[in-house]
Amino acid sequence: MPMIPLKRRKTVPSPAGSSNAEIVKFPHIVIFLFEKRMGASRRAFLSRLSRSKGFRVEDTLSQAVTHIVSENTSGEEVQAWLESQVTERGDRDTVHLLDITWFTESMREGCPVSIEDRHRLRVPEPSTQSAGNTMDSYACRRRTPLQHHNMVLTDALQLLSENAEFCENEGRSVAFKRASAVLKALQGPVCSLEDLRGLPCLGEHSRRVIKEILEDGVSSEVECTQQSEKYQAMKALTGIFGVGVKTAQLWFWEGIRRPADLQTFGKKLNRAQAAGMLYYEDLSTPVTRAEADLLQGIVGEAVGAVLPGARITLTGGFRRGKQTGHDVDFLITHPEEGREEELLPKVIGWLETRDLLLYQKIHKNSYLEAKEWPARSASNMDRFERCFTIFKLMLPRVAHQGSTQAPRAPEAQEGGTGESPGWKAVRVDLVVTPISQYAFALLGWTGSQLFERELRRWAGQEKSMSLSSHALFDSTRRQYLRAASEEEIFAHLGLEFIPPAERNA
Ligand code: 8GT
Ligand code: MN
Repeated sequence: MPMIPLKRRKTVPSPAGSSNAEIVKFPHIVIFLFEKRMGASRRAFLSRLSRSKGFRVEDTLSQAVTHIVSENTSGEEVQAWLESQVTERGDRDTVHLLDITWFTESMREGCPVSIEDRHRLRVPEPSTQSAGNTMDSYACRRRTPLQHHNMVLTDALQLLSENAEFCENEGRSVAFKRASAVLKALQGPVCSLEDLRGLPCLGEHSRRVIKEILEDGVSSEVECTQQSEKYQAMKALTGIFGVGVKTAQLWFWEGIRRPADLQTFGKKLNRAQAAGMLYYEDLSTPVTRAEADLLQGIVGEAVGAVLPGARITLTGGFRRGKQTGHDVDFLITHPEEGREEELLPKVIGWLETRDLLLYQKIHKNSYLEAKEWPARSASNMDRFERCFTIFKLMLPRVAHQGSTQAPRAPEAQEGGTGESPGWKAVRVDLVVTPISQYAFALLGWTGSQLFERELRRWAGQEKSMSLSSHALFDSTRRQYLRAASEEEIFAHLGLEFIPPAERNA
């Protein structure tokens, strides 16, 4: 189907020579060679050389670029050119401007060498710099509490981020998330544009939105977006369990605007989506901490019954101290390596026998690993198992009556039989990890999503390491680094430990 949106077609430029036929060994690093003064033929030669060594080199300055390398060019010149190129990027702080020495040393080593000051191009301090604000541009080097002072601004930026996601513009979506995370980490409310001086990750676009809100109380762009047919439809459609942005977009183009339209249009749904429709109301009601605790009791009992000694841990947003969530995430492990194998089907069986599951699907974990891991990925990787479930959570009568937000009558979901009032459908993710990977899984699954992203960016760009929810690989020493706790992983990464409650970026 010729349905690829224009924007995406543009981002597949691939002129001859940029093919990624070679294996990318260092996926976190994306090099762009600055052609001016280097010359086209030398640039082409260096591109081929580095690709043959497993580096990723882009021919155009895409959103993915992390390292800009130049030869015989001043930092000022590269900076000026960069500014003329990337007004929308909003994350200039996240690109390294480097001299050719970093490149040649990396080629010699066969892996990206750590960036030292002598490798960096000297760039003039931006005029907006102020002594008052010092904030690290990596969210994983900051403390971000749940409660902060700029909710109105961050809600606005997050809405724009979400909308960019709906348009499959990941770069822009991340830029807005980074901007929002910076405001979350501030000690007090932003009252004027002056307060933003010197802060990283605030692009022109984010500053414009903030300015508008400070002056008028609202941003017209945010209001427009929120009211737009596309945003509202995408929000409602992606709100269905089992429906991602791609599917929702296809449906939108076909004229579908809300979940109820699916039946009118005679859409065939897969099993997950069908369950998503059946329990739509419940699943779009936030899960409370009390419900998460109830589920912890149930999952704990199931796990203990099928494998004594196995442990479960509540992760995700609840571990960061959130009082509500869209789902509940549990990690399951056993202190003896290998005992966790085959555990998941048994746990699911135990739960199903007791009629506690409305939906379940077991997956081999494939989260980003396939794409992000170096080619030499270890074979123990695919032992990671995961199950998406929808629990039928029986609500205790007291909690039920006392709650201000009573669960919707289940008749609506069960074809009007009304036989079993007082339960709620809740999304639960069960993840089984061998104990040797437990610390990585815990760190990875605790989030927030941006915090994780920034950890991986830090690992890749600053340490030449590759971090996932399974392991940490040191590209320079060509070895996996072990860790038995989150603290040890932060230490390997040369980062100060940030406790879960302060990872709410
Ligand atoms: P919530 O309150 O809306 O549930 O928010 P959350 O708990 O922070 O987010 P989540 O979507 O439930 O995911 C929890 C964390 O797990 C995220 O930070 C995400 O980066 C991380 N994560 C992994 N692996 C996977 C995966 O395979 N899928 C998803 N969705 N998240 C994963 O480490
Ligand atoms: Mn969650």
